[in-house]
Amino acid sequence: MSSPSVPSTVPAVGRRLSGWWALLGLVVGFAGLAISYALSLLLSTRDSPVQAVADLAIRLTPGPLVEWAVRALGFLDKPLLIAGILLILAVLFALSGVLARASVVHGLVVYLAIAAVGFAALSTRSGFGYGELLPLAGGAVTWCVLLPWLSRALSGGQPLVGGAEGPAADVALSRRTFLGRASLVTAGVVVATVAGRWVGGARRSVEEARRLLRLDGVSKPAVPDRVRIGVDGVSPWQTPTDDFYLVHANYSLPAIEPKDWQLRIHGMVSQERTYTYSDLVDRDLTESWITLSCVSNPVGGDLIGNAWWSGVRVADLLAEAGVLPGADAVLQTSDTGWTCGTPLEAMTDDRNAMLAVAMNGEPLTIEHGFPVRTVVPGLYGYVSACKWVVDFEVTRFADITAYWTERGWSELGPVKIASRIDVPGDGDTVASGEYVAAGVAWLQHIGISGVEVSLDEGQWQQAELAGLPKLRRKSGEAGSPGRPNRDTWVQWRAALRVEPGDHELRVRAIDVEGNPQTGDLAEPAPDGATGWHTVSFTAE
Ligand SMILES: Nc1nc2c(c(=O)[nH]1)N[C@H]1C(S)=C(S)[C@@H](COP(=O)(O)O)O[C@H]1N2
Ligand SMILES: [Mo]
Repeated sequence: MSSPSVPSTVPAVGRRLSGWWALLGLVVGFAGLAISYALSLLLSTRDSPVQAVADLAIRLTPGPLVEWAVRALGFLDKPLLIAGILLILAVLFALSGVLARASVVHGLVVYLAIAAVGFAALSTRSGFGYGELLPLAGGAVTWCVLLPWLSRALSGGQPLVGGAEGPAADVALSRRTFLGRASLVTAGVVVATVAGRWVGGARRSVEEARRLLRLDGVSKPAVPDRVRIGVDGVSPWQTPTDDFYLVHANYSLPAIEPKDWQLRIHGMVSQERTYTYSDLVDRDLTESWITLSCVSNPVGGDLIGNAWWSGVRVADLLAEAGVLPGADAVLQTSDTGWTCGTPLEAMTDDRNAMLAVAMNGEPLTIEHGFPVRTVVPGLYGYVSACKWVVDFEVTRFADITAYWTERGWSELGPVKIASRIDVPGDGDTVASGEYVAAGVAWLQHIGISGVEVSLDEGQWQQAELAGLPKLRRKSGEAGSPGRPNRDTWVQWRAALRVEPGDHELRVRAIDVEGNPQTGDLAEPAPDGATGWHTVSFTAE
């Protein structure tokens, strides 16, 4: 497979041949880049690997140098940086092609070293998810496949140089084979790039449609003062949309323009209904603070967020369709094909189960379900919070399965009572003496009545709770009058005396009947984790 090295007696031929091998390296290299670029567009990852490397370069460049560049060029333009990176890559690709002439393995080493830089760039970014590695992996696989394949063509399984007639004819033949294969690769690359851009373009037009939306019924309230406990380091009561956790069982995000969106309500109803996006937003919108959490959240984990949601009450739409007796579930289906089964009761009782069109006063982001997703207070997301929702089938639990129940998770997913210590962080060092710990606690739609902490397995001590938002209630809207809105998490704080040394702090919430949260440890599967969050810290 590999060819003998060039005899020094034929330097001219050797140089000419090197040109062919450099070309081979370039074709292989750019094919891999194009595949990774197309994949990143198809999968809607944040950036292609090359863009991530540009980010890394910016991060690694000392601040003063960046400032200098900005001043000298008038801008620090990413396209310019990317052009520079592509140039360096081109040189490396050509080099690896030349190396591949002696041995394909030598060439591959260079490609894999480049992939390693891409990996470093991607994996060190904040908010990194493994899905972002797929484009890089696609590019690396492309290199690993194409380099041997094209090398075999160019070396033709024959010695590459020689004055004799035979080998020279072979060289011509192998070049033809090589050019044939290289053209094929180039054509494939063009197709992949066009497909990627086409999908990427669909996403861009959805972003544009989203940006132009004006939703009259959507408000953007300030965070009420009373809900803040006033300790630095505690998670913000309102989670900014960009920091709101993301969970979805698909890598590529659907691109749905509002004008193309529809929700079909069918099944056990007296009249099948279809709603368009404008049907929804032209109605009176309901709005409330709702904390959404994930069943996969481990004890002390951060798969939970609190936002201001605006949407249409599901109960109203189901009433219009007329639910038939005997139904107990709504099978929700997303545009991605993901499904969840939600208790009909939670969709129709006085809680604000809604088809949300906005989050924190802005149209939903694509990641969080644009244009429409469901939010049901009190239930874990996996049984209720369908993003990109397009279909409601009113049905019976006995007749359905859904995405996660098919994978062993429970059919019903009411949120479990839980609490978390945000301050101190695990492993923190704090000043000894008076110390104020703080965190959050939740049991959506039921509420908690207290939080307690215990230092070094000592007596449980009551923490102080922040207030809850006041309910603004229109007639006929959620909740019985006078009852506080318990659909959100609650911040707490506890003043402690800490002696110098190592400590352990644990927390538990108390439910509305006065029962403390259990200390029994349970894994998230199949219906939510239990146990007390415990952090270790040192006082000095
Ligand atoms: N279409 C779709 N909707 C989905 C999911 C999904 O995988 N696909 N995951 C669910 C889960 S498990 C949770 S916890 C919430 C998370 O919503 P978020 O990503 O907006 O925080 O969405 C739910 N809705
Ligand atoms: Mo979840």
